Amino acid sequence: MIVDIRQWKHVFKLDPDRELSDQALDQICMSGTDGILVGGSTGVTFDNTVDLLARIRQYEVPCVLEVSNQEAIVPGFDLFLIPVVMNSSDPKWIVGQHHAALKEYGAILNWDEILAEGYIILNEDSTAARVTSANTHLESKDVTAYARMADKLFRMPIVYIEYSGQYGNMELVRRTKETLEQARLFYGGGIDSLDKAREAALAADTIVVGNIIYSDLESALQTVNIDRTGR
Ligand code: 1GP
Repeated sequence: MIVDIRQWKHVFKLDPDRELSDQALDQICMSGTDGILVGGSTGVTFDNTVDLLARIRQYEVPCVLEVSNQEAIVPGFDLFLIPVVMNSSDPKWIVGQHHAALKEYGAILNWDEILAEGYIILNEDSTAARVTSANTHLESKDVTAYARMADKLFRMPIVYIEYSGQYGNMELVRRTKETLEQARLFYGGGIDSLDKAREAALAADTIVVGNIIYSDLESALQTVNIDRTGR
């Protein structure tokens, strides 16, 4: 399946390390979302990723893997997103893991299926920030500089503002989107209602809804009902 992320306004992010009933998965996959992103910060393995892929593949919804570690690279997804944590203080999360993976698989990869994501992690209490040693104390100008670096210097197709577990500063998200020329701005973090989904969808190009799926499925399903016009 050819997946065009430029068409994405809304995606659900499913964590292979968390339980989700078949009924809940059915509702998520049939919700009308533009895609399912599979990924997580901890506990993601080859086995739990294969399991989740097989379950999602019963549906037509595009299914994309956000690769978080080399062991969990599972073939068969529509697309593979590779996070590069722009504000990590540990090179492992910027080029280190990528280098190790390319040493192993570099010659056999299908580059048409692989996209880089320039992550900017802003919630200091999130697992993602802790795991990647992200420097989250950033001013607006710092965020803009990272976004431009990803968009213009490295030509990454996605800039991802990540507040995982916390609803972020939408003014900052909106301003960041305005600085981008070719990259798409993904926003994720704390979207737990249709109101927040609408606000975030106005500020970003694509919104990512994660945690609320596991605590309040009905509210998660509501977030799909955003306005789908515009870029
Ligand atoms: C997490 O950006 C996603 O990687 C979504 O965030 O889990 O807070 O919805 P939430």
